[in-house]
Amino acid sequence: MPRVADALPSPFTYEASKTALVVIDMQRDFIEPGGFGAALGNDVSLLGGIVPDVARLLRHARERGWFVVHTRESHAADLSDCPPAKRLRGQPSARIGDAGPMGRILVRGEPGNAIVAALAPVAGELVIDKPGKGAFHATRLGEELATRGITHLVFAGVTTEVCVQTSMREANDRGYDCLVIEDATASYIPAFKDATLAMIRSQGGIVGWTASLAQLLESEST
Ligand code: C5J
Repeated sequence: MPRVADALPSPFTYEASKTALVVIDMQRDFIEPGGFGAALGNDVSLLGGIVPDVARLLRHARERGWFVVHTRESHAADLSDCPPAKRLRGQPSARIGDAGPMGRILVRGEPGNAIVAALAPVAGELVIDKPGKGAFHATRLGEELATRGITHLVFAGVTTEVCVQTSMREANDRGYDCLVIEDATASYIPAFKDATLAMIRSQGGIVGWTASLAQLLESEST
């Protein structure tokens, strides 16, 4: 049965059997005090603050039988999937692959690369390790969604202006209808989050739709 969420710039219509929740990069290193993000001087409480809402959204998706995808920004231990142009940018003292406070920075299998415990994937959910900012670049996500007949993607996670927005733009170009849940995404720089949400829904929804978690839940309350 189609559902209609009150969203911007217009109502968002979707069906559970064709909808996936995509939770972007809710990794310990970005979110927890004492991780890589905090070591760079970021206020990680801005990101940690959305964990309860993402958990509520995850619970909802699981109850409704949506396909659930989690991503992690991560690289192979030998960094063979990390272009020098990516590695050499940023803080010289904390580059991808260097030892960080929770293990090697953005390297698969390191403690800081894990998804926070409150949002841990469960059996049957897809975990995508992505070497880029976008969830489709150099991953099997597109094939996994196509196999399941998914046409609509609901996005959550961090950071709004980097990996969430990049993934949503990639999805939009591939023909998915995309909705980002405003209170289930965050940035270390709140003005960037606000600007990204405004960009996404501008010009008639040039990249997709935005809605609050309450608006999404309301669309399924009957
Ligand atoms: C993400 C980043 N996940 N900001 N990464 O947004 O580098």
